[in-house]
Amino acid sequence: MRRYTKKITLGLSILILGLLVSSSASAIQTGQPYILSNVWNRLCIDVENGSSTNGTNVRHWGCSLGPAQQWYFDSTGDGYYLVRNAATGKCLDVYDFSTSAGGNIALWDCHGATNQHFSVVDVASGGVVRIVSRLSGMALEAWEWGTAYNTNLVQWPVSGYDNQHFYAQIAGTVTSGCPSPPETITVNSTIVVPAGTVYDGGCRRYIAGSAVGDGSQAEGQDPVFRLEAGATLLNVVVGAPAADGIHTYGNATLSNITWEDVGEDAMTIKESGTVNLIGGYARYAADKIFQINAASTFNVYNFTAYDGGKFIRQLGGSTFHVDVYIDSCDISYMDEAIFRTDSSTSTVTMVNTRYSNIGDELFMGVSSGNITTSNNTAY
Ligand code: ADA
Ligand code: CA
Ligand code: CA
Repeated sequence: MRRYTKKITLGLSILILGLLVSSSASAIQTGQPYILSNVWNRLCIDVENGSSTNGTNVRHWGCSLGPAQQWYFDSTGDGYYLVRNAATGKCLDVYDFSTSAGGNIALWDCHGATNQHFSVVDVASGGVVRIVSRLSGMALEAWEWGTAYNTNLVQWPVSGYDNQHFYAQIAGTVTSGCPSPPETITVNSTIVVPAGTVYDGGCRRYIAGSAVGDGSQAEGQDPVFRLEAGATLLNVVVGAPAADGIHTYGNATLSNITWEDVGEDAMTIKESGTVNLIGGYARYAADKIFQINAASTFNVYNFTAYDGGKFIRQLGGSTFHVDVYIDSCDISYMDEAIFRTDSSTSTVTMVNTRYSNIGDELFMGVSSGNITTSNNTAY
C-alpha cells in the first residue's frame, strides 16, 4: 500500500463505490459507458478482438475493462435502448433477426431496427440487470452456463437464473469482473491451493489477518494465498491489508484477480514455472507489483495496473533467466519501469498494450536485444 495520500484516495474510492452500489437500484443512465459482467461467470460482455466488422461476435471475456467492453445505452424514446459499444460505435444486434432460443448476439451498425432494441430490467440491488430483446422477448445469457473465456453471448427465454444476469457498472467505477464482493474473509493463516487443483474465490474479498501481515513494506510477511505446482486461482479480490499477496510454486494460472490495494507486493513467483495471469487489476503499490524470485516464464494478459513503483521486478541482483510476456494490458503511473531486472539474459515481450506515465524507462536493465515490442500505445 501507499502510505499518506493514497490511503485517503483509497478510502474515498471505497466510499464512492459504496454509495454507487447502495444507490444503483435506479435504472440505467444514458451517456455513460457501462461494464456488463455476468453474475454467473464474472466475465464481461466483449467484442471479439475489438473488431468493428459487421457480424463480429459478442461474447464473454476476462474483464479488461477497455472500450471493447464498454457499452452505452441509447434510449429509443419508447422504453428500450440501443446498446452501443464504446470502441467500435456499433450496436448489440440479434443476428439475422433471430427469434429462436440460442440466436446469436453480434455487433452491427446501429440501424435502430427492433433486433437492436433491448429493455433493461433491475433484478437485484447492486446494479444487477437482465437485458431483453424487444424482437424475441428473450434475455441475453452466457450460453450453456459457460465459464470459459469466449463463452458466447446469445438470447434465450427468460429463466431468472444468474447466467442471464449482469452487473451493470459505470466504467471507471469498476476495478474488475468482481464489482461487488459478496463478503470479506479475513485470512488468519495462508490459504494453500494444493498442486493441480482449482480454487474459485467466487469474487469474495480476502484480507490478511494480523498473523499473516499488515500490508506494509516489511519483508517476510506471509502470503494470503500459496499456489502449489499446477494450481489455478480464479475470481479473487485481495483487499487491504494484503500482506505479501500471492505466492506461486511452479506452474500456475490466475484469472480475474483484483488487488484493491497491493501489500508488500501483489504476487511473487517463488519457484520456477510458467505463470499465466489473465484479466484482473492491481493498484497502489509502494514498490513492485509482481516479484520474480526464480527462473520462470511470466505471461500477463488483459491486466490493468495503476500506481506502483514497477509492474514487474526480477529479484534484485539475481542473474537467472526470466521471460516476461505482456499482452493487451493497461499499465499506468509506475515510478520506475514496467519490467526491471539485473539479469543480462532475461527477456521481455510487450504487445497490444497501453501505457502511460512510466517514470524512468519502460524496461530497466533488460539488454536491448532482449526486448520485443509491437502494437503498443502510449497515452
Ligand atoms: C526484495 C527483498 C528480497 C525479497 C523480495 C520479495 O527484493 O530484497 O529479499 O523479500 O523483495 O520477494 O518480496
Ligand atoms: Ca454472440
Ligand atoms: Ca514480497
